[in-house]
This record gives sequence, C-alpha cells and structure tokens, in this order.
Amino acid sequence: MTAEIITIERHILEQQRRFPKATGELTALLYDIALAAKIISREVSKAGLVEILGLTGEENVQGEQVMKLDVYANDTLVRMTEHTGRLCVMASEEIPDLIPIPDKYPCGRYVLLFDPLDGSSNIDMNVSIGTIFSIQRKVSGGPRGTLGDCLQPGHKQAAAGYVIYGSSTMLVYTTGQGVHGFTLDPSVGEFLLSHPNIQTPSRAKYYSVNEGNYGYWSEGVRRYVDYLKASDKAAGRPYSGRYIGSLVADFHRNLLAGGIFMYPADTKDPEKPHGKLRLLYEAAPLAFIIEQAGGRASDGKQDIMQVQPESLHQRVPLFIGSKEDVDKAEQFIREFG
Ligand code: AFP
Repeated sequence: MTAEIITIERHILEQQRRFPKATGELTALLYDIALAAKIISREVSKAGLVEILGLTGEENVQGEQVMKLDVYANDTLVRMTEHTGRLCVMASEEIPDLIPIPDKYPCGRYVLLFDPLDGSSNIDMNVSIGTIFSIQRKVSGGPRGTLGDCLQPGHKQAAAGYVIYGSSTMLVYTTGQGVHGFTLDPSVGEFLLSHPNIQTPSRAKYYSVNEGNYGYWSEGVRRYVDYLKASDKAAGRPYSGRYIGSLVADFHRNLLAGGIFMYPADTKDPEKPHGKLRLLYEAAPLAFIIEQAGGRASDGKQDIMQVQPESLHQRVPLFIGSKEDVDKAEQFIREFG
C-alpha cells in the first residue's frame, strides 16, 4: 500500500483543528450529512431492482412530479440531522415551507438547505443524480431558526457540498479551505479522500447547456453559444458540448475537466422567467464550491454569491464553471442583453 488512506471523518477533523476556536459542531454536521449520503446511495444503487421506483403521484412546489426516491432522500437528511442539536432550521427543494426543528430537540447554530435528489427525472434511465447542500449560520436572535436565517446570500455560507451517485458515489465539499472530493468505498462503507484540493481549469474545453431552449434565450446568450461553437483553432474553439441534464453530473464533470454550465433565463415558461434552477439549493452551494476551486458563478450580471435571496424557492439564471468562460458569458450579456 503506497498512498495514505484518509477517511472523510479524519479529513473534516483535521480541517477543524486549524481553527482552535471551533466547537466541532460544523464538523459533526458534515459527518451527519456524509452518513445520510451513504444511506441514500445505498437506496439509489438499488433503484432498478426494487419497487421504490415510480411516482408517488404528488407534485413538489416547483410543480414537478415527485418520485419515491426524492421523498426517501429528503426524509433521510431530515431524520439524520434534526435531533442532533446542531441545526436551528432546515429548508428543502422538496418542501414548500421551512422545516422547523421539533420542540423536543435542542436548537443549534446552523441552518441546512438542501436539494435531496437533484436530477431525479433521470433515475429511470440510470443517469447520475445527486444531493446538494448548503450550510449557513443562525443569525436571528430568537430561540428557533427563522426564514431570515435561510435567506442569506451565498457568500455567508459556512460550508457547501454535493454527493454524486454515479459510476461510484462521491462527496465533494468545501468549508472555505479548498474543495475536497471523497469516493465511497462500498466494501468498507467509508468515504475516502480521492480528490484533494480540486482546482478547475481557468478555461473551459466543454460547454453544457440545454440547446433546445436556444430560441427562448436573450440575444446575448444566443450570441455567446454561437461564439463557443464558432471555429477558431488558436483560441481553442469550437468547444465540445456535453449536457447530461442532471446538474450535479454536469457540474462535477466540468469541475474536473474544465467547462461552463449554463441554465440561462428564457421565455419558454412565463412562470419561470429566471430559468429553472434554485438559488438556495443549487446555485449558491455550487457557486461556493466553484469559487473555492478557482472558478466563477454568475447570474449573467453579478456573482451568484452576492445575490440576496428573497424567497425560499427563488430561481436564478446560472453561468458556472471556468473563470475566463463565465467572464466571457457576462461580457456577451452586457453587450447584447
Ligand atoms: P429534475 O430533478 O426534474 O430531473 O431536474 C433536474 C434539473 O433541475 C437539473 O439537475 C438539471 O440541470 C436541469 O434540471 C435540467 O433541465 P432541462 O431538462 O430543462 O434541461
């Protein structure tokens, strides 16, 4: 055996030791989430085998059909964290309102916001899906967490991460000390450090966008995508297109290989003028990760990390990935709208 084996528990603890004043609460919360991820991963890997597949017949707050695994992932995250005394309130992409911590449990210093199973319409097709989470600090003064604790801009996050259920299960997280990736070894049930200090290339090779929406985009976005496809050998264009339609999978691929993912605003659905993705559960946590990896995230005009949330399920246009490419997308939007 040559390489040192570092479990996620050891890694999180070692990061905590750099902060002598840390109480260990955030460390423990991250470990709770890792444990929930293992349980969700176990069920996801059985998706094709058991009757858990299929629709519950309910719709979530976004008007999308909810699949049983979404409900399972949501409940698992809530059950693994609500009793610990580390959280003051939670919010989930699957639940319309705040998820309070029951009175019988102590109230903690942190807020957990999550998308329990993103890309779930892909489950039946055996495409990679993921869990995304964001951790904020309690800022309200009362005895329990409030909506205001959830509606904080991305730059205030204490930690963020995602789990990708792919050819292997990986957990990637940041607490503002770089981005670190762990691969689940199913034989021992541990996440082991496999991708320390991930840095994303400053220029992309790939672009990821649902080009079926081309006709619904603004002039600036259309021109930018045309530019990416135009041949210019010296400038490294055209870029290659990669679009899975599962945000965590698209993001993870671009993070490692260098790429830009876009879900721009469009005119397709008048109910969703800001695109499809949610600020609190998708855009902000991935923005924290990409910034820590040397990339950028923008809504086309400003950094996602600066956007002040106004409601729990707010949507936002997203341009995220290699820094120079996000800068360029913004430039086209500035010039052409
Ligand atoms: P589902 O959870 O309904 O599969 O949606 C996935 C998602 O929110 C995100 O993971 C994808 O990036 C995006 O939607 C894909 O949307 P389009 O199907 O409109 O391209």
